[in-house]
Amino acid sequence: MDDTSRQLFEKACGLIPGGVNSPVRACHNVDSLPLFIAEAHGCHLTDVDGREYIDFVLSWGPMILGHDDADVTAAVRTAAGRGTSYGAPCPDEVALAEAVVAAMPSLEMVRMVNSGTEATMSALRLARGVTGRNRVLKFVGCYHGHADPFLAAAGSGVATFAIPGTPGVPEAVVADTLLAPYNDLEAVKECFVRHGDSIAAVIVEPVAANMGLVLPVPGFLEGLRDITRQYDSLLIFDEVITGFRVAFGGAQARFGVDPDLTTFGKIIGGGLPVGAFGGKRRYMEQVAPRGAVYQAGTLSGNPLAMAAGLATLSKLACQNYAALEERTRSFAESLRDILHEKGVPVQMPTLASMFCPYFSQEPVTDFAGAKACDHALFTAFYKQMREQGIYLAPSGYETGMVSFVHSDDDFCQALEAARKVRF
Ligand code: KE4
Repeated sequence: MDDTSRQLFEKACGLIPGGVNSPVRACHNVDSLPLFIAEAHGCHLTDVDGREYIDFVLSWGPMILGHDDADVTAAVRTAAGRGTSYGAPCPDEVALAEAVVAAMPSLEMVRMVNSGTEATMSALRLARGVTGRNRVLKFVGCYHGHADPFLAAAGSGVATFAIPGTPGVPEAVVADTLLAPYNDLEAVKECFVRHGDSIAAVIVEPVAANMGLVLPVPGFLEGLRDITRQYDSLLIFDEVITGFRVAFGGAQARFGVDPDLTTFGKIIGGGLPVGAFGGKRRYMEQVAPRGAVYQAGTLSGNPLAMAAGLATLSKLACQNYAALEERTRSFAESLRDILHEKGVPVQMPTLASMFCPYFSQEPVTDFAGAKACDHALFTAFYKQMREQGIYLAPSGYETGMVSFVHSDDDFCQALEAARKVRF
């Protein structure tokens, strides 16, 4: 790592916990120090020491059009010239709401917030408010932001009541959080047989992208839809990552499953702080001030963020997702073959513009499988790729992302770097 990043990090550590404003950026999982980024254009980052990288993190998802997209940047510049926050409705809030509702098959209404965490926190409160129930079922290894009810660790047993996943989360708060293994529909059914009449909602990443990349096995999502309907619980799709990435209509369009509520983040803000939750009108109309379930935010619907989101979705609406999926698959399979040739065990699941190198003999179908991977090999891979200018997510539990502006040359450079990795 070069000097300026190191100097900035040392100063940051005296001012900001861990020197970063979000833990995963500290690169602890890969025994590295964070790079401080000076600017980004297309799929390229330039760090404060002037080194360039090909970016496969894309700000953890938002930058599917690439950094500094001309249309998005122009929209933000224009919005900025009209003031940065009104604390009152603005036309682009209506336009972005209309665009999100039009794109997502299940949505009839949507409420803008400022992060994915706010979106999932609010969606759970709404589900609890409309059902009068308290319990929520989530899946081990799925991440829904850092609201207390979701920071739950698995207790003992297969389908379990949770225990606090971090200090500061009271046991009482996660006492209503049930946990089951991802892709384990039998465990979910067992939960519902025992607690179904008290479960407000099931929340799921329809494609799990916070334990690497775990795809739903056939019938899993459909089974969640059936059982939640059977017990009058709500099904919440957390599409903070998958929304507008696995398809323009998200996972709900790709898999043809109709959730009651959906949460969004990342892409819908085009890189500015936006989250949203939406769903069926009968539920969303119970959100204040139309209904009684309180939810609020000073900067919700911020005009610059709305302009960035609107410019992003408007452009995505005419992008070729199938072509991006094919380019991503081709790249990921070539990367897998290169690693195989080095004699290391690797699985390389891909979906749409996401890929994940698991250093494992076995396919990964849940968090236990993700944990069992060789994370030391991942660290060695990460470090050597970064030394060669390839910027991967600094954790074996994250997902690689490809944008519409990654070129054949970018892919070739990444594959050439992988060929030089030594394990
Ligand atoms: P934010 O509050 O970070 O905007 O969104 C929380 C969230 C909710 N749901 C899903 C499926 C998510 O993936 C996230 C956040 N994703 C992580 C990375 N996988 C954000 C990176 C970080 O925490 O710095």
